[in-house]
Amino acid sequence: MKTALITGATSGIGKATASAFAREGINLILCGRREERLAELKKELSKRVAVHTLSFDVRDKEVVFQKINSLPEKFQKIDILINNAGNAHGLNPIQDGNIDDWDAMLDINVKGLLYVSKAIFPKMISQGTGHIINIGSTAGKEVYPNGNVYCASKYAVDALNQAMRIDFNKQGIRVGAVNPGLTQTEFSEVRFKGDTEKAKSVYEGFQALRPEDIADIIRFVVTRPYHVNIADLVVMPTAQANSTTVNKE
Ligand code: NDP
Ligand code: 8X3
Repeated sequence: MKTALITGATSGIGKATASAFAREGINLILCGRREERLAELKKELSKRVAVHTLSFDVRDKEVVFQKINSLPEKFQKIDILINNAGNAHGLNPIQDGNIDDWDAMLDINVKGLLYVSKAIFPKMISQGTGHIINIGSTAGKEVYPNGNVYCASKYAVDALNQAMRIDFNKQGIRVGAVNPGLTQTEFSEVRFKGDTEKAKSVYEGFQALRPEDIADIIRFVVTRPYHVNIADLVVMPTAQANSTTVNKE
């Protein structure tokens, strides 16, 4: 049986991926800051697979290494890493950008992804196998108005995805990215700092992707035969053509 570590498992895409993996019989290490949510998810998914939870902020590099390096014996072999934790903070012209928001996006979406990955690399290298899925975004393929630093953070994920694939080429470790378009999760609530009305309006007038749609694709990616590596996937709702073209009623 395989084991997957999923960051950002308490909500949205990460949570749906945890459920999809449990249905696939993949054991789980679920990460996020909200412990109550992790506990609830563990209770639910333990009916199907072995589940361990790790609560940490991906920005705190010492804690990231300490938690991942002290996993119980049964969870020490990690076959799949889903680098999913991340969010947008704010949506403003760059000249009006909030520096704390910039720090949050770069520290979580880029540096946090690197810390978690770096903690897991030695395990995969010594195993001689592993599969890393980086959750990028359409925002990492095309900059949109006011997206500036969020887009930059996701362009960085795109670069790191390519870099990991090159640098692990001789190690037998698969690396690929899934880049979603508009997906209805808590993403916009976080971006708009709890303004639920504004968040809801992002997904009004068209059928956005559901987190389960992306989870199903991630499940497909990780269940391909070993010689097949899905390197980079862009997935949008049918109503979306690019970051600025959305067919709304
Ligand atoms: P959600 O807000 O629903 O989920 C974000 C997850 O990230 C939560 O589980 C949250 O857990 C975790 N997280 C956030 N900050 C931290 C932190 N500092 N330390 C640890 N965990 C953290 O959003 P989504 O599910 O939509 O987002 C998941 C990924 O998908 C992100 O990388 C996002 O950029 C990407 N994405 C989303 C799209 C969308 O339209 N929704 C489209 C394209 C990409 P907790 O708060 O418990 O720590
Ligand atoms: C999330 C997609 O377009 O809301 O990465 O930035 S978007």
